[in-house]
Amino acid sequence: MSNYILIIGACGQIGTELTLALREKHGNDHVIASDIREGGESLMNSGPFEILDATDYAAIEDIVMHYEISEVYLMAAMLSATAEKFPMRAWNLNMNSLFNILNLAKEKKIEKVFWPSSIAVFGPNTPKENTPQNTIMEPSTVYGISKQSGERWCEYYFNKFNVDVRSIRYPGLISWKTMPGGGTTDYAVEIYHKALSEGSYTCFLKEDTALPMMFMDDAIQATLQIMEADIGNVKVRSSYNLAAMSFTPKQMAKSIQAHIPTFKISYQPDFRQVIADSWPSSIDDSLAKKDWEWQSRFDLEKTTKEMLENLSS
Ligand code: AKB
Repeated sequence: MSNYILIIGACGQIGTELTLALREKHGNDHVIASDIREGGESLMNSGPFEILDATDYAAIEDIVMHYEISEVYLMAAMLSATAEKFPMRAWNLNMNSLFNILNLAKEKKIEKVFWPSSIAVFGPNTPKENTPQNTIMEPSTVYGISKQSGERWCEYYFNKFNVDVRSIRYPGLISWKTMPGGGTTDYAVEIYHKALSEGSYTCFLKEDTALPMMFMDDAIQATLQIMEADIGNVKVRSSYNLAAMSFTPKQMAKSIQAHIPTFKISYQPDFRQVIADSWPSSIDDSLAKKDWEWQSRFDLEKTTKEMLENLSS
């Protein structure tokens, strides 16, 4: 088999940075970016790009055959806040795209799959603090239900058909290179942009809503690490808990005020508060640490410094 990589959903928040990181590692021509729409310049100009609908099995198969793809990263998904508005569209995209890739792997047309899960797999009855890998999971959002179902299908395809599918439950992700879209944790990126452009931010979550978060460099590092791990070390075949930091909007505002003392925050909780209230406050990721030596590098202070420095330069 060749070592060509396909990223589906390459223009999104994670997809963009993941594509650039994989191109740096494997060479630009070995990493095929694809999405339903074109993306930013750095992505479009650095290597091959294909317009691709993640729900179209035949179109994906064509690209897989054409480029002799061996590894697929399926990053296309509808996130939590948008999925509440369009439940059927979210289910269709989030589930059918996954089946397309799992079935290609089952038919031995590709060798390895990465599929992202989320802290959204947990629900209001899950223990909130230091949420364990295995615990009550009763997601109460459309997005969470699709991710929880996806996890079960990944494990099933691994057990039944030997499909090498690997997955991480991402927390909220913070990046200065790309904006998130349609998530409940998006405030943690918007706040930096507004702090710099307007000196104030109105947060759609309450001041004391603690959520698990991660700087994008850590998320990309974890993704590369789990995909490079020896097959025998990837023992969880649903999805791994992953953690770096947990904080509230109030704590985040304080960390920004350490750099911009005049920054002001106000709170106007909306429908996303209910989603956030159903998710854990912090995550126990000891299995990822044990199985493939995961270790985060960015805490809130370091993240704030990186975000403000890069967004203002
Ligand atoms: C969202 O807020 O929907 C995502 C997630 C936590 O998966 N960022």
